[in-house]
Amino acid sequence: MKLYGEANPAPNPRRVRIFAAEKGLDLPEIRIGMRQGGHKSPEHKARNSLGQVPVLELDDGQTISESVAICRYLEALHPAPPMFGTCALSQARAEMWVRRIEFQLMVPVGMYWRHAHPLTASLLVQNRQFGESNRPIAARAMTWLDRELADGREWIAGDAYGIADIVALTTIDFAGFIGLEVPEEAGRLKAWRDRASARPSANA
Ligand SMILES: N[C@@H](CCC(=O)N[C@@H](CS)C(=O)NCC(=O)O)C(=O)O
Repeated sequence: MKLYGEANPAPNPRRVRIFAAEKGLDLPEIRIGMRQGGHKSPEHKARNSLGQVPVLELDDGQTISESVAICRYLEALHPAPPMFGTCALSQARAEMWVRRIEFQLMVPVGMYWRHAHPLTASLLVQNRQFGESNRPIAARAMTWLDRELADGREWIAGDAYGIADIVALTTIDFAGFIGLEVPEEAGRLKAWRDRASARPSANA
C-alpha cells in the first residue's frame, strides 16, 4: 500500500499523513510533483481521473481517491484508536463536522486559492473579484466554528480527537498559508488549533 501525495502546504495529502501518524501507521508516500504537473500526467490520471492527490494505491493496484475516503479505509483496517467515532451518535457527529468543514470552510478557502491567489494565476482564468469575495465568507465560517466551540468541548466533533479535527486543521493551516488567517477575536478556535498543532501528528 502506498500514498501518492504532495508536500505541505497541500492540505488533502496532509490529512492522510496526520491520520496515519495518529494510528501509528507507516505509509510510504510518493510526492507527485504538482509544480511540475505530475498530478495531471496520464499515469496519475489513470489512478485518479480528476488528476488530484491524495490517492491510495493498494498492493493489488486498486486505488482510492478522496482524503476522507482513504482515512475511512485505513480506519476499517486499523480501528484503534477510533477516529470516526465509536457509537451511532459520535459517528454521525464526525460525519456532520467533516461535511460542515468541507462545505462551509474548505469551499471558500479553495475558491479564494483558485481565483485570487497569485500562485494559481497561471493555472486558470481567474475571476479576482469572485476570489476576493470568498475572503469574508471564510472568515465568517471560522467565526462560526469559534462560536460552536463555546460549549467547552475539546475537539471539533466532541470530546475525542478525530477526523473532523484533521480536516479542520489542514484546512485552517492552508488558509493561513494563502493569507486567510483565523480572525483575531476567534480565541476558542485559536486555542483548539494550538491543541491540535501540539499533537506530534501535526508535523506530518
Ligand atoms: N476532495 C479531495 C480534494 C483533493 C484535492 O483538491 N487535492 C489537491 C491537492 S491538496 C489537488 O490535487 N489539486 C489539483 C487539482 O484539483 O487539479 C480530497 O479530499 O482528497
